[in-house]
Order: sequence, then structure tokens, then C-alpha cells
Amino acid sequence: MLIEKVFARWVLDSRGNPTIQTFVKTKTFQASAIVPSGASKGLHEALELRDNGKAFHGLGVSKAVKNVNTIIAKKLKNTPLEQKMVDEALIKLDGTPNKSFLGANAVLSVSLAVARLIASIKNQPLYEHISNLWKDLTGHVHKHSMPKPMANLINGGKHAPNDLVFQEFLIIPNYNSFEKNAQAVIEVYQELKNVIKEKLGVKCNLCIGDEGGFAPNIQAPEQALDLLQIALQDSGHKKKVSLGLDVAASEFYNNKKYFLNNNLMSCEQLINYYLDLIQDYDLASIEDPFEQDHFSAWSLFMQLLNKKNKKLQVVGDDLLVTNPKRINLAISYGLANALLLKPNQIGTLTEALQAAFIAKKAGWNVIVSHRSGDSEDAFIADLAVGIGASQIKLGAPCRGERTAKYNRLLNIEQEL
Ligand code: 2PG
Ligand code: MG
Repeated sequence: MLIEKVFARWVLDSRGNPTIQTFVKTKTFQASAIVPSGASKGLHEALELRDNGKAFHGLGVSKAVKNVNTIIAKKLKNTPLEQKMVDEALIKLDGTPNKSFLGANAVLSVSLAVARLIASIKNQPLYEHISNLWKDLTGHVHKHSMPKPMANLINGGKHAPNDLVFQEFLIIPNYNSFEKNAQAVIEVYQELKNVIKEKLGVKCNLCIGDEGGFAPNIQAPEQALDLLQIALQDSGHKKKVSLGLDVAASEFYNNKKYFLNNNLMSCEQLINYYLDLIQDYDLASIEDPFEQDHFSAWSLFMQLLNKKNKKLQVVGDDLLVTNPKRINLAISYGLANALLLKPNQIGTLTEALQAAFIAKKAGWNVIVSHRSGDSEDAFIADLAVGIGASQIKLGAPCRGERTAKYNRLLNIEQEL
């Protein structure tokens, strides 16, 4: 089957900014995809092309839309509808290492729409189509399994107008179905609302951040973790739910120092601080504990954890930016043990699958992730199931762009 038309336009993301939606059509079928957008972006991510003009406070995507409607549409017209071929054509057409010619947002919107279109033509659920692509790439067939949610219930950093320096305080339920895990997320979230009301009083502490988690007016990470611990206890989920962090440390780093809790900390001081937090709150996962290029800190941390025999998931997001080269480097230097997989950090589905494969081969966990600016598009839910990801990072069970992912996963589980 041949591609007949590729067409893009701008639509809204969850922060009220424009983002790109692309439609890909054959004679009789069509599908579309909307790409998300980050706020605390990694320095080494593929380039999200914005207009930087007057409209939309500089965040217009008309250049990216135009690139799809002219350069990409022309190239793909009457070419075979095949994922790898399309993605390779897009990579070649862009011709830069970070998709800066066409824009990773432009390129990814086409790549994801193509995946949806192929699935619908084959009359397959999207996750099934993705697991076929996974099989072609890796030679492995896996039994479909549901990812465990990592739900961001307290928002700080760039995602909230409060003074919490750490960006995300996550709960990680470990029941044996997605439905039960989603129920735990909801029950802890509603309990957390009560706890915040009771402990912090003032109503504005119940405002929510970009990912639907509460954004209380607190500063110390311990305060947020204490609130979550009480909510776990009071909701009856303490035994089955652990806690995690996305520190997003690049955001408070300068010249080999980290500005935290009114202190300038060296990497050794920060490591000691983390070791205490891990111990006190029984943390299961920590993301971006250090700046994205501060490799010596990452490596020292991993060595210490190994020495202490501490089982902790150390996740690279800004560190790895879903980029096969950076993932290979991190594996060889032992900088982390889990990959946060965000397709828009790299720009095509094929490259995102390659990134996941490299991480899995090294024995790492792969966590598919939303972005802080997202939409009703739930592609990542199918992606997580399609590649057999161990986890998926989601927002709180609140705001439509977050609930879309939970709802899609509930439906997928029903189908399996
Ligand atoms: C992160 C993400 C998603 P952003 O840092 O992991 O939670 O945030 O999309 O702003 O980069
Ligand atoms: Mg992150």
C-alpha cells in the first residue's frame, strides 16, 4: 500500500501551547498522531522546532507544520507504507544528528501516524503492530504484559509554581494487574488530597502541577515524601506501593555544585543526602539524580550502591535522551540501570525501539514516559505494551491528557 497524502496542522497541548498533529492517508485509510512536549528538556534531546516569533509567545509550530506539508509530504507521496522505510527516509531527509532541519516534532508526528495507519490497515491493535516491529528488530517474541505505572503525585521543579526543587514524587504500585495498580494510584491520590488539606491547610496547596499531581507550597523533598507516606498508610496501600523520585538535577546544577535546601552541595554531599533519603523512605527508583553530563557523579553513585548491595532503580532521562549513542556510553561506563524512553527525544519510532533494545540487552529496565506537555494521544500506552516495557511513567489520575493513558491501558488489559 502506498502513502497518498501527509498533512499536518497545529492543535493544543495540555499547557495551552500549540503542538503538531499529522495525518497520514492511503486511498482508503487515514490515521493521525499528536506529539507531546517537555518543559525540563535534556540538553542533548533532538530539536523541537518552534517558530520563536511573536505568535504564541514564540511557541508556534508553523515551521514544523510547513516542513511536514511540503518537504516531508512531497518525499513520502506514493512511497510504500512501511515503518522502517518511512523512518529511514525521514532521518535521511532531515540529515542532521538532532533532527534540527525538519524538527523532531515534525518528524515524530509522521512516524507515529504511520504506525497507527499500518495497524489500522492490518486491523490490529497498535500495541500488536508495535510488538511485530519489536520482533523484527530484536528477533524476540514476548508475551504481552502490562507495564507497572509510576505515577507522579506531587509536582515540583519546572512543572509547578512552588518551591519544591525536585521535579517529581512518584508512587509505584506493585499489584498483579494494571487495573489494581490504577485503583491504588487513584486511592492514594484521593487520600493525599485529604492529607494535604489536613497538614497544610490552606486551599492553594491543593493546586495541581503540569502532570496533575499536587503542587503544595513546600520546599524540602522530605516534606513531600512524608505526605506521600501518610497517604500510603491511610489508604491501606503501604505494603504494595513504593516511592520514587525524578530529581531532574540538571535544573539546579551549576559548575559541579547542586543548589538544594538552601545549600550548595558537592556531588559527594548530594550522594550522601540521597543515601539517607533512600534509607529513610525506602525509595525504589530515582531518576536524573545528577546533571546530564556529570558522568563522574553518576558513576560514583552506582559504585556506592553496588558496594552497599542496594537494589535501586537509577533512571537516565536527560542523561540518555532516548539516544542509542548516549545509552551505549552509559552502559559501558555503568552510569545508570534503567532507561526512560521518550520517543520525542529522538524523533522516530524506529530509533526509539532501537534505544529500548540496547537498554534491554544490557539487562536494564525500560520505562516508557509521557511528557509534561502532553495531549489526549495515548500512543505511549500501546508502545509500553508493544515492547514489553517493565514500567510506564504517567501523571496523576487527573487531567484528560493523563487519564487518556490510564484509560487506554485499562482497555488494553481487558483485550489481552
Ligand atoms: C521528565 C518529564 C516527564 P518533561 O523529566 O521525566 O515527567 O518531564 O516532559 O518536562 O521533560
Ligand atoms: Mg525526567
